[in-house]
Amino acid sequence: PEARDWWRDAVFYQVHLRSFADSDGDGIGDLEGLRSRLGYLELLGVDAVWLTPFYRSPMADNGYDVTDPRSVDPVFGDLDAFDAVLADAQETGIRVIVDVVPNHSGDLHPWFGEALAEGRGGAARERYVFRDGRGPDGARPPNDWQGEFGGPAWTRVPDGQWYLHLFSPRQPDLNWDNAEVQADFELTLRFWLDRGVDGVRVGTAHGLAKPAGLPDATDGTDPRFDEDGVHEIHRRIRKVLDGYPRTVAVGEIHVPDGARFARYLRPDELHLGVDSGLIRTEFDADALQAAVDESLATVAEVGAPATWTLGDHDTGRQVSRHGGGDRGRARARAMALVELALPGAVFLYNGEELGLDDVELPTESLTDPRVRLSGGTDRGRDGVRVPIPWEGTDPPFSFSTGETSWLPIPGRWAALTVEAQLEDTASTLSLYRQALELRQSHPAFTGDHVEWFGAPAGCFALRRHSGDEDEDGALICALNTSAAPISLPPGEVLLTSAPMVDGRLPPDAAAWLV
Ligand code: TEU
Repeated sequence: PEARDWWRDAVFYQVHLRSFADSDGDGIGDLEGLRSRLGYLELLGVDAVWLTPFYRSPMADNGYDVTDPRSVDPVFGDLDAFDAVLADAQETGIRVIVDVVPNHSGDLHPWFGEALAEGRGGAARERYVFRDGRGPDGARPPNDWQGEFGGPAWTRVPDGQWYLHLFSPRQPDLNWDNAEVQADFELTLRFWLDRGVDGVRVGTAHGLAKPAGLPDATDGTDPRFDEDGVHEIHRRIRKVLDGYPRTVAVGEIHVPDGARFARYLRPDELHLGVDSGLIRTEFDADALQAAVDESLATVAEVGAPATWTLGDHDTGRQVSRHGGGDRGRARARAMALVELALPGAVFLYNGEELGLDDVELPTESLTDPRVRLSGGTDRGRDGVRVPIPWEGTDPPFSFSTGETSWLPIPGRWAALTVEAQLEDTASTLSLYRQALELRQSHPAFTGDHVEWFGAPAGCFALRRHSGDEDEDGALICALNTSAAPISLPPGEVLLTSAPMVDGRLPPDAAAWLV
């Protein structure tokens, strides 16, 4: 029989390429740097990597402002370097998916130049969303939409028209009703799939389609996202992927509720949708149990696997979100065991396995457009994008062959380098390695069912099993979010996120048992 689809329970590792490893000394991570460190990802034990955008771009939004989606920006290497990473990764048994950005182009994309040059009413403007403004002389934006990074979602061009950008003004939204936009995106998909990638991450998968007439956002509605028309686009994307066996499309989906989310994962749409439920939930057993149940119920509706994550390049790191310091790290480690115990796919983020925390950066280092567009009230996302500390005692910790890194690495990360953590069996890296190894090889990690059983207040115990009466294969994950140590249920302890104290699981810790 056909083997189970690899992506249904794969552990993906998000390589934030700029921040992973730099081979040429310019302080910016690149493809050759990644290639030289593939052995690390093999040692860690991940199944696949997701590469953040590496296409030609002025980097006004970290490469999500794409000038040419079928190219490699020279700062990251070239197409040969990409092919070499892909070949070596796949040779090692690591699959590769690339980040595609269908909602918008960058402002340096030749299409946008044509749209500006051609003027109002021309076909080049049809590829984007140009409109006349409201009020006398059209001096007010066409509607009241705000951009995700702050400020209006519209910018006026010299001839008086306005163009839509749900993100920064340097990221004009594409018009997905336009045949050329559709055809060009298909070309991009095929370009990377023909090179042999194992799939795509579809950014802003809930964007793309815009409602007819571009109505104002009245109370309680957000017409910018989750338009019904978007599903036809996902069906077209899926048709393309279906021509390439064993590939996967993973959506970044932000919608208000599970029912809306599930629609993106219908059998002819995206394979996976990254679920930010665990990121949004506080460190509390009841709340976490409810979040897990909700996620499982959501995907069960459409027969898709759940897809868990504790963070990405847009969200604060777990260690900091849980208060930082030893306690924050203990909680982050506990959450890793919770996430990796669950059925479904998992997305790990660049450096999460090292227990890295958010870095407070000097203002002059900040590159995120959110900083400027919020008028400085928002410090942006650079603090979660600080490069990996690899080796040695001083920044840049062998991240770069040069002296510096594009964002400064704090000296306090000397204790968190890959080198230091590989040698320490109690390190966060060692915990992740052991967890991934068990998840990969132990039969208890195959069941698709989750049930909960009695646990003291502030704790949960979940049982993952196959649904068969033969219960030998079950895994138990216990989590202690209370202030007191707890006794574990009977069983053989496979792994704990913190040392047991007098035979009991301490607060801020999780354990796996069979
Ligand atoms: O994110 C798009 C997205 O849907 C938002 O949740 C976004 O993360 C949030 O508004 C951040 O302020 C994708 C990328 O992940 C993100 O890094 C890009 O900035 C964004 O698209 C625009 O291209």
